[in-house]
Amino acid sequence: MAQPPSAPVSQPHGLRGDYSRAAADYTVSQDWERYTPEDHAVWAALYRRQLELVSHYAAPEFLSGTRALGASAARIPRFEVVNEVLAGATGWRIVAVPGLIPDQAFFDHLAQRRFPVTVWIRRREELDYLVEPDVFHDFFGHVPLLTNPVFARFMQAYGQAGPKAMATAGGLRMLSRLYWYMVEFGLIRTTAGLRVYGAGILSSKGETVYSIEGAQPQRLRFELARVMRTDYRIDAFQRTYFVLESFDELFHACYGTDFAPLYLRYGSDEPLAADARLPTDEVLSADTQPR
Ligand code: HBI
Ligand code: FE
Repeated sequence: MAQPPSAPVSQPHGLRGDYSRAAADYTVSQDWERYTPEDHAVWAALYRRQLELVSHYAAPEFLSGTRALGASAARIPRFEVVNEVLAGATGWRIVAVPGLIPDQAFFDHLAQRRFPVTVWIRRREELDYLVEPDVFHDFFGHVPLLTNPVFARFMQAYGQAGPKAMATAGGLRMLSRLYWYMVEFGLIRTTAGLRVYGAGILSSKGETVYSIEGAQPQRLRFELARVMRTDYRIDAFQRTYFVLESFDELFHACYGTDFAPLYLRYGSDEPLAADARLPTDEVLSADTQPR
C-alpha cells in the first residue's frame, strides 16, 4: 500500500537553518550524501516542472547556462562538479551556506566571485511557495547566468559596491532594490519578445507566467536611479518589472559607476511605491515588439 503523503519517509538534509557548523564566512560543506531519496524526489519534481515551463519564458542566456551546468532532474547537483563548469566559463564558483547570510558576508562572497547557495531543500508541502531561499531557488534560479561573462561580471561589481552602500545613509536599501529588481525579478527584451532572467521569477511557477503574460504588472524600461528608488514586495507577485535591452546595458550602468551621488540624492527619501508610475517612465506593453 502507498504511504500516506504525511508519513515521514526519512529525515531531510539536516542543515536547514543550522548555522552552528558554519565557518566565519558562513560557508558549510554541502554534505551531498546526507540528501535523502525524498530530498532528491522533491528536487526532481521541481526541476522537471520548472524546466519545461521556463523553456518557453526564459532568456536564451539563462537556458544555455542551464544546459552548460549539466544538472538534471535525477539528483540534487554536487556543487564540486558544477564548479568545474563555472571555473571554465567565468571563474566563478558556488559555495554552500545554511540559508540567508549577513549582508556583509554576502557582498564579500560576490566580490570574490563566489555565489552562496543554500544547501537544504524544501519539503513537498512547500513546492509552490517558500519565504526563504533553498537549493532549488538558489541553484536553478541563480547559477545558470553565472556562466554568462557579462552578467557574472555585473554580479561581482554588485558585491564590490556593498561596503560603500553599507556606510552611506539609505545606501544599503537602494543597493538591495537593484538586486531585487535586476537579479531576482529582471526581464529582458529579446528578438522573440520579452523574456525572464530573474531568479525569483524563474524559480516560481506562477510568477514565470504572470511576469510575461499578466495584465496587472507594469513593465518599465530599466533606468538605474528609478530602480534604486522603488520599493518592492516580498509577499506577493511584483507590481512592476524592469526590462533590460541587454546584459551589457546592466553591466555598463553599474560597472565603474560610483553610486554615492545617488545615495546622497535619494537615500533619505521615502521610496517610490511598488506600483508607482512616473511621467518619465518608458512603459513596455505585454505585446512589446521584439527587438
Ligand atoms: N544571503 N544566502 C543569501 N542569499 C541572498 O540572496 C542574500 C543573502 N544575504 C543578504 C542578501 N541576499 C541581500 O540582503 C543583499 O542583496 C543586500
Ligand atoms: Fe535569490
